[in-house]
Amino acid sequence: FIPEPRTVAIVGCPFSGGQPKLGVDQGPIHLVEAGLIGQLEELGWKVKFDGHHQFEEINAAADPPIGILKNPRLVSRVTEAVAKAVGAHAAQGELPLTLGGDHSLAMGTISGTLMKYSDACVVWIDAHADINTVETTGSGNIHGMPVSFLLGIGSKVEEFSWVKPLLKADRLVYIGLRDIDAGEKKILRDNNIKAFSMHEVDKYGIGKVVDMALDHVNPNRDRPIHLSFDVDALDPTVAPSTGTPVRGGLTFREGHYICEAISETGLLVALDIMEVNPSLADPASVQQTVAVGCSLARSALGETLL
Ligand code: NNH
Ligand code: MN
Ligand code: MN
Ligand code: MN
Repeated sequence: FIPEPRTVAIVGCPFSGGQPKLGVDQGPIHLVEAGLIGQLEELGWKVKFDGHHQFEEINAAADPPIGILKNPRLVSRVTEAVAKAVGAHAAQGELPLTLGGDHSLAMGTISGTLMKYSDACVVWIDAHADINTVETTGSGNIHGMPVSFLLGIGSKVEEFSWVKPLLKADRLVYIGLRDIDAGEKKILRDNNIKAFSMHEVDKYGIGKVVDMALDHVNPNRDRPIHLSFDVDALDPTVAPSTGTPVRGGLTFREGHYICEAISETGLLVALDIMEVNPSLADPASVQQTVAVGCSLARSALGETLL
């Protein structure tokens, strides 16, 4: 039984420790200040928002690298707190909408979703695969690694022992990829992970790609869906204010189509909007990127064109 109106719980995560660029921690504040809460209420949702998480209890002052992983204790403790927050909202039948912040946060959000919905599948929209392991990461930036932790591949890092390998490779699908490290390509191949790069988007069109993606992870359309959307999946002309823009990305409509199609399934249980960085690019570009973040969330939560 799902009470009506349904409740979306905003989990604001002002966090940048999974990558080196300052400012991405301001993403959630800008998304909320742009009016996201009222926009979702307008769609008929009950919106729960008790302020951005400050992770006050988390103190990782002394946080030297582990191997080349940067800010490992901070990232681990913050994402563990996010897992608990998202898991608690999901357990109450609410739909957690996590606003990043960098994409390392998805280690927490997806862990939280899988605590409640063990059969959930993950649709990961990104220019990048974020599946580097301790062995393959060249940057040591943990936002490029959350998927490997969730799958339990690569050497284990004791600090991250709270992350349980609850995600199965066949419950994960990517759309939008175009900047994959060599080590990541091998991981995708070796683990038979389904990925639709921009090449497939060009070849088949976004409608067919989303159908094929859902056929893979959700053949009977009966599994809960966690949608993790990195705004750098969009073309930099559409979402310029993000830390690692890569040309040749999704158009405005392709990005929104993905969200609309997942909304239409009625199976969405959790949503992440990640990597909006309001300190990058000029004010008009920032405003545009923040507005796109809000409209992606609205589309995923039921806004239709007609
Ligand atoms: N693959 C690179 C890394 O591991 C870049 C990841 N950057 C992202 N991911 N923005 O979404 O550091
Ligand atoms: Mn909360
Ligand atoms: Mn990402
Ligand atoms: Mn990315």
